[in-house]
Amino acid sequence: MEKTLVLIKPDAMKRNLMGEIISIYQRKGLEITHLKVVQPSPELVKEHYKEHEGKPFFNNLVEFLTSYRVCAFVIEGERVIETVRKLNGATDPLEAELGTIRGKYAIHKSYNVVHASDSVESANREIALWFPEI
Ligand code: 3AN
Repeated sequence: MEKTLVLIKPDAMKRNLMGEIISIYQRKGLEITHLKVVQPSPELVKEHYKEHEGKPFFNNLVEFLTSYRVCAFVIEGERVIETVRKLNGATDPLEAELGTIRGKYAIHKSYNVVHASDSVESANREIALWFPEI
């Protein structure tokens, strides 16, 4: 069964959107198997986003993700990587379809409410980082 890692980022957590966003995945019929709320360390976030290291937005991204709590969870099911990314919408909320999570709740590329793994390899790597205990 395919797995994906989802993060509800600090912008959404500060706006108390956690329940609303989780319910979107649940109402779609997706199954959350592990879930936690944590304020991540810079080391964890740098490792998570290591493909973006050196890009102009990298330091801001790390600062943003470590600035407050995030909700991390694992969703398991058939083709969940693609399904969750469709529900999330495009990285830039202004380009995201209005029915998607980013289309509904975000306006800025750097503060775009959610993250989800983009491949099986990323999912395995990210789940091991955020849930070393499983
Ligand atoms: P996604 O989260 O849709 O997979 P990525 O992996 O390209 O997008 O980017 C990771 C995160 O880095 C994004 N969620 C966003 O917060 C930030 N980001 C990506 N591109 C930019 C950019 N051009 N300007 C500012 N922030 C960006």
